[in-house]
Amino acid sequence: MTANGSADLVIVANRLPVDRVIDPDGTPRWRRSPGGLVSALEPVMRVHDGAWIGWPGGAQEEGEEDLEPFVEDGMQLVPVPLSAQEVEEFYEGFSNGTLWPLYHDVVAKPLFKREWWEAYKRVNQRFAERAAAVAARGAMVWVHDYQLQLVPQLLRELRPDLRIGFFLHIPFPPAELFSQLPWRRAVLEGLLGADIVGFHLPGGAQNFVRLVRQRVGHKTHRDLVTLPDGRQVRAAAYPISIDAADFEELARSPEVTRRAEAIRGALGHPKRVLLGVDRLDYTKGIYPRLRAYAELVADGTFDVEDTVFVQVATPSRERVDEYRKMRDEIDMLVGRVNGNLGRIGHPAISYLHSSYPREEMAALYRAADIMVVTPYRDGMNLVCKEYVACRYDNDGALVLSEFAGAAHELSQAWLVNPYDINGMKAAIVEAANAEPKEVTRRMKAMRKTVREHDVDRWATGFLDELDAVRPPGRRRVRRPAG
Ligand code: GDG
Repeated sequence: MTANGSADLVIVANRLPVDRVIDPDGTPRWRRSPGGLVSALEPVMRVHDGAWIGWPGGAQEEGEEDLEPFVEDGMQLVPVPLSAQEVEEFYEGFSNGTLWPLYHDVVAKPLFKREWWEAYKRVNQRFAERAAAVAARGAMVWVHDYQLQLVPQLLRELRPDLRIGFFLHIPFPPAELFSQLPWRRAVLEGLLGADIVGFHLPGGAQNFVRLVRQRVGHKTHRDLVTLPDGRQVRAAAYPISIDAADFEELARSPEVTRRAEAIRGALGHPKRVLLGVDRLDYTKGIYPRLRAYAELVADGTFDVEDTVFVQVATPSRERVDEYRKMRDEIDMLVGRVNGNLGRIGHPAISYLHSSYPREEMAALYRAADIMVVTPYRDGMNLVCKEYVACRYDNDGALVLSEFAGAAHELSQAWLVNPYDINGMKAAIVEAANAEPKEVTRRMKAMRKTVREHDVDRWATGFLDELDAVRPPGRRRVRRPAG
């Protein structure tokens, strides 16, 4: 079991890969949360008797006992509890009120609060202690994302025998922005506890290495940092992806095919469906996208009788002020646009503030003619890759922000600058009027990329390199067959 230090592979992430659900008869149980990361890591976890350490969600009441480690779906899960105050200060505060906006080009103003930083350090220490207790001698520990940047160093202090990897799922900002952070040096040193620090893009890795040189003063050469004790840390790009085959299979299923037709039917069989799917987040550029579209309806380029924009905005971080404000702004924009431009049975924008099962997402991807993904800044953006995976007959256009990490791989999309409303309008019109042959040419090329670089390749690529970090006397970890 996990608690006695026998796991050869340990994943440390903010959340456990399961959600607490209550059955109709009132019995609580765990349900695996959907997501590429879990399915990519599951086979490796099985082979290694792996453990996953994370917050189970919710707040632990004072005096409440800690949840014990448990096995679910063949994975050993180790819950790390957070108190209500820690949820506020560590999760909503430092993670989502300081780091998230700072790392996304300061699209919103980051707040620097000393008590949030104290909570961040405390919770990172707790995660590191759990990982130290669970990992076998010489194990690989893979720490994920911006909430846990101090864990690599804290863990190395407790367990110098481990091989530690870190992957950042969001952009790593340039020195000019990162340097605003009052605790910049501590965060860099935290990350330097890892043997490999992974980013989506080479630019993120370069920003990191440059900052380490400037702010910590370590020697660097290309992607390598050399610490005073001779240990080396590598910073490199590992662009994440999706389980493309799985998405395509889902998209081809008779249920999803029927549902996609039903969606178009419910929309009144329009000639053209545009689609946006995002977590409701200010980085995703939902507002300028809908504004650009509204202008195209207002000037008569598109007619609500035969064209509709479906925008799914999945509820997210609803207790953080900045998110509430943005939700109100988008609600108002959609209300105004539909009030001014819609007709009975034909809204300009069909706006859904809700989350859906994966099957419904696949049906939406199938039902769309043009997918519009316009983040101001996005580490990667998986939604556009999912859309591409679902377009198995090589049709469907993609309009994509050049500031999404995915734009580096999906260069055949209609690339746009989300700050340039006129440019975005022009790209949407071009995509809408493109010859089918042109749409197919672009989609084919993007499908090849998404098929060949899937999430399994991402996870295996990272873990193979971490496995190769082998100071003398450490044993090698087995890889799963096939
Ligand atoms: C972060 C980085 C990076 C959304 N609504 C529903 C739903 N989703 C799924 C999508 C997609 C995922 O959530 C969103 O992933 P993204 O990559 O688009 O964006 P973030 O959530 O911001 O993710 C990002 C990613 O980490 C991975 O490293 O790409 O840049 O910001 O898979 O399908 N899924 C279901 N119902 C919904 O309503 N089932």
